[in-house]
Amino acid sequence: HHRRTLTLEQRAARCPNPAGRRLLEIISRKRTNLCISLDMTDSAEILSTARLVAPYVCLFKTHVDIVADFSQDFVAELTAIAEEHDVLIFEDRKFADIGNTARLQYEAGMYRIAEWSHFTNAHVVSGPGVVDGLRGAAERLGRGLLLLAEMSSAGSLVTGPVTELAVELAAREPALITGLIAGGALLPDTADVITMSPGVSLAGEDSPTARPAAGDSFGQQYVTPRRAIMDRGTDVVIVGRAIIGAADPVAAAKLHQTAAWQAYEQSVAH
Ligand code: S5P
Repeated sequence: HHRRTLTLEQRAARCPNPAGRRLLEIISRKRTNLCISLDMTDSAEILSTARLVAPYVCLFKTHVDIVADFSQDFVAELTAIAEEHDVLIFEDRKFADIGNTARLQYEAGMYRIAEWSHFTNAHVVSGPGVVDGLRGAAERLGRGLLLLAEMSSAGSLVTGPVTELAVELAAREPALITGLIAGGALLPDTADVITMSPGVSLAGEDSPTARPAAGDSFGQQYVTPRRAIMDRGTDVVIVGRAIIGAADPVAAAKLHQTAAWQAYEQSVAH
């Protein structure tokens, strides 16, 4: 099992990034390290699901470029739900271009992501300049950047030197790069870097009870919250279809919250 030396509450107190600190405080207060991935194309559907699952999650993850009827009113409503329920927002934009283009994509266009999203993420395949492109708005607005250090999909090339660069940049500057997207912790918890893992479901490939739904037909691969958190040391699990695609999303959110929080508590105790 992965060993934690600090609780998430202790890490909140020392977190050098304002969004990261708020997230760790929310996680400790609400006792949930579950991020819901709201991968739906209709804004009303996203908002109603967000309202239903908000009590059980610390983070709403969005893909605003799949929303058919996107508007700034949608953003305002999602923000209001988030504020009411003590949830932060993470636009999963996966910036991947040269720094200047990423800067424009982050700040401008019809989405204006920097204005409303507490976190966003970036690939480092184009080199460290992408971080410098996002830096200005992120620092001005107190946002957190997450770098993709590993991916959950089969055959991913986010490995080797790409992983190493993401880890190195986060370790060097946790005040800006507050986290990594990865299958598990790649730095000790004293590095002040939050790890978030997608590809998580209670019906993951290592599930002892559920009939394992190890993936989808597009290469996604799932593990259980227990494996991601206890065995691999991640901090936050990102769950989409196992909740939003369930017959009862609220029940599924509660089950994932409980499993993820128990796995975290056990990894602190051991
Ligand atoms: O490696 C990754 C990184 C991300 S951010 N694998 C992923 O699946 N994601 C995202 O997590 C993906 O874009 C999707 O929004 C979510 C997983 O959704 P699920 O329905 O498979 O749980």
